[in-house]
Parts: sequence; structure tokens; C-alpha cells
Amino acid sequence: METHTDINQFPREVREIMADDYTIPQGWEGYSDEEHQTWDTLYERQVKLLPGKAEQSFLDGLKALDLGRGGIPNFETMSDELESLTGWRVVAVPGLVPDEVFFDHLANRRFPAGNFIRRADQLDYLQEPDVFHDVFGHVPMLTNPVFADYMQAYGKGGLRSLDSGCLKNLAALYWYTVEFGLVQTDDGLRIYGAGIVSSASESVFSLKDPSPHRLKFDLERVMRTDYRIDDFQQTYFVIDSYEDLFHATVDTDFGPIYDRLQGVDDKYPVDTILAEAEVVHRGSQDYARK
Ligand code: HBI
Ligand code: FE
Repeated sequence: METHTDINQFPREVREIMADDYTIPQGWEGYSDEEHQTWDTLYERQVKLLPGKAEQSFLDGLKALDLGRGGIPNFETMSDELESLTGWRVVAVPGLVPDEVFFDHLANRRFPAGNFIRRADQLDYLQEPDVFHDVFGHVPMLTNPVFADYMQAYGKGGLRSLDSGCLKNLAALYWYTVEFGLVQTDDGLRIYGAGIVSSASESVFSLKDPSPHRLKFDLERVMRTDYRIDDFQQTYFVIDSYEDLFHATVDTDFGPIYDRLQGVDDKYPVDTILAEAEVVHRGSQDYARK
């Protein structure tokens, strides 16, 4: 999801209220009843589906931040609570922001969230991350201290990737962890990726469907993997713990990996299983062939 954003993609009214870091006021008072209702509809649908599927820190985070109190959350109130837990805040942005701006926010423990919500007649349709995806999907995991540190480390690694030409590799890492990650727990496989927990269909598909591969996470391999943004994933990567994920990235600060990836621009196709892979589930890939 490498983004080529240009300030002129936003309408003049937005540019006029936008700060240098692309943040805008959330405008919470301006949401209509219908928009709050859309949040409630999506919230209730996901909350029914996720017990036994989402990893416990996600479910705890929803509760800690009281995201089900009704209506679109107010970023200020939510951020005060989140900041007291892990030092993160949520800031409003009008849509996708340039990569360096995005990374800089994360590196400073600010999560940029779209302030708009999808239309009521397009509950499953998303062209750009809206407030439901960004807040429901991403923010609960930021209450987990280790995951919160990983997100900041990712932002710092992202800023460095811009100099080493490894942006595509960093984007793949985000995709297969923050957006579409699975985690092995004592109770079985669970979801922690925001793109999955915020999707009714993929929260079932990612865990239960025989079609996709589920492979143990391997940092360098993931960073060399292609990904698809238009349909369910063909491969999910499974971490053992957030500590492992954090250490895999932070212990090396990406340095040696960036060195090795310099000039490697061929990517593994989305359904590759390497000989050395630790396979949790070998997918039939039936869905992808449909
Ligand atoms: N901007 N608002 C927003 N949300 C994102 O998830 C986002 C972005 N800009 C860039 C970006 N993601 C990706 O290119 C990075 O994850 C690599
Ligand atoms: Fe996202």
C-alpha cells in the first residue's frame, strides 16, 4: 500500500484546516445520527463475531477504551485513556497521508486515523481506511504495551527505510503483521491484524477457511513477500508472541536486513511456501482459484 499522496488530493476546505503534519480536527460534533449509527451497526456485528477469534489483548483493549459506548468515539477522550495506558494518542487525518508523514506519527506514538466513516449502504466497501477500520481495527491493540512499542519501532524503521530504498519491504511487514497478522496462543490461533478484526468476512476466512496458507512468521521472508490489497489474503503469517515480533525488528533495528535487501526487488508471490517454511496449515488455495 505504498502511497503517493499529494497535498492537492484533498479539497481546499480540508487543506485550509490541515496542519503541516496532515492532521485535522476530528470534528466530532459534526457527525450525523446516521454516521454514529453506522459505527454502532459495524461495532455490533464485529463484537458478536470476535470472541474466540480475536486475541485477548484486542478484546481487552475494546473494553479498556469503552469503544462500544455508542457512536463514533471522540478521539480526545479516547486518547486521554490510551495515553494513560501506553502513551499513544490518536490524531485525525483526512485520508491516506504520505509515507514519511505516516511513519513520523507512529515514531512519535501518534496513530493517524481517518475521521470519516463509510456510507451506510457500503458497510463492506472501503477504498481508504475510515474511522471504523482505523479506530476499531487498530486502536485496541495499542493498549498492549509490547505491541504499542512494536508500532513505534515500525515507524522508526519506516523513516529509515526511506533512505535505504526498502519502503516496499516495510510496507509488506506492516501488511502481514499490523493489518493481517495471526498469533498462536494456548487456546489456538487468534487474530490481531486490524484489517481482519474490522472485516466480518475475513475474520472468519482467515482462521477457518482451508484455502489460505498459514505460515510461521519469518521477518526477512515476510519483508520479501508480495501482497494483495483487493481480496482475502492467500497467506497469513503467524507470530508466537508480540515479544517475538518486537524483538525480531528492534534487536537489529532493521540494519542488517536493509543491507541484504538492497537491490533485491523480486518478491515472493503471495502463495509461495519456501522449503524452510514452518507450515501451520498448507492451504488448498481453492478460494484464490475460484
Ligand atoms: N496513511 N492514514 C494513513 N493510514 C495508513 O495506513 C497509511 C497511510 N499512509 C501510508 C501507509 N499507510 C503505508 O504506505 C505504510 O504502511 C507503508
Ligand atoms: Fe489499517
